[in-house]
Amino acid sequence: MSLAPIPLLDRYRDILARDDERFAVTLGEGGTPLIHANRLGEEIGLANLHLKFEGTNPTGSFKDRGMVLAVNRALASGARAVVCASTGNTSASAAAYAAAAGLPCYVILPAGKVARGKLAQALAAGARMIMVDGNFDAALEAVRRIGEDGSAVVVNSINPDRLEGQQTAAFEIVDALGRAPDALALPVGNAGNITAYWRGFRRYAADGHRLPRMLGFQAEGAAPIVRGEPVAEPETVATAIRIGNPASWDGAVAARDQSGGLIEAVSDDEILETQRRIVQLEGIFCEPASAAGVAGVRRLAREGRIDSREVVVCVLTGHGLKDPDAIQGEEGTLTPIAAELGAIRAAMGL
Ligand code: AN7
Repeated sequence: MSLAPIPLLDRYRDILARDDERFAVTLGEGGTPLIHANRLGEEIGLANLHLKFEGTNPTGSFKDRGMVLAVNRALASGARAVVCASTGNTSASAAAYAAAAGLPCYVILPAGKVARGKLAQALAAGARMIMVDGNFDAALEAVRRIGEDGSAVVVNSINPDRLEGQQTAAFEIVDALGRAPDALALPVGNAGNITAYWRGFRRYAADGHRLPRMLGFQAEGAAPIVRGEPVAEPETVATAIRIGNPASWDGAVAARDQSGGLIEAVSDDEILETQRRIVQLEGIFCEPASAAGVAGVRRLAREGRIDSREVVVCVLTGHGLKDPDAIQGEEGTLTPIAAELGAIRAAMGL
């Protein structure tokens, strides 16, 4: 008997694969934990709060679910290279899967606005890094053009294989709970993930499952869908979702409206405070953007807009280790003292 887990694309191949399609590349993506958050739920006032922790994917974010399909198909189609614009996680994922596929990878990034861990991942995997004086939206516009001449396959979520693969997170949640949740909350940046989840839940609904309300949350300084118009200069501490003109805008609005859900904004303070409460109460360290969904749910619960018994799943989209600079303010506790028992006991205050 083999103890190797079934690769994600094979587990859901009835839905995802074309006839006789073989997937050569896998890094063990998917199969992420759905954790019943008892302590956090108690603080927020929800008895059935669950966290889908996408930080356990091979490169530490949900991007791997779609990247594995996009890169496998790029490889099979004879691509010479892959290219993406990114706020960080897409580039880390593209770099890793391209490396495993033996394909060159080009990443176009907003200079000074990508978290350190994500930069390190793409650099380590040998991606060709192109930093631009501009934001993600400008970088994506350039990548669209590059894709048109066929010199490289675009692996941003404008590549439909990305969202196809990302649906698997919705499948896993329904498989784990035995039903769809009442509400699904997640951060919204380029709006691909909310679009993919909604598609995934609807696919499974064909098997008789109910559908969740989709609750999307943008950062206040980067909330084009909430405002109803693009934001020229998006700004937020949650650099992953620092996006002013989302590519999947229509998909996000459809998910919101068809599900009876909402897309609202949360402040940077709410994001950082919630990131801290998640790890202090549940031990799960996510990156700032990932906390936006929980921050939004926390506010909805406080305002009585979610019933305390509802089954709520919040997606924690990326790992906290990607963005160590987001944890500030505790540096004082890192000042060294003498390596002596007395001094250490005193410092412990026990
Ligand atoms: C941790 O990596 O857009 O709404 O270029 O990294 O599907 O864009 C990342 C987005 C949420 C938003 N959480 O998802 C990129 C990029 C994390 C993210 C989002 C991102 P979408």
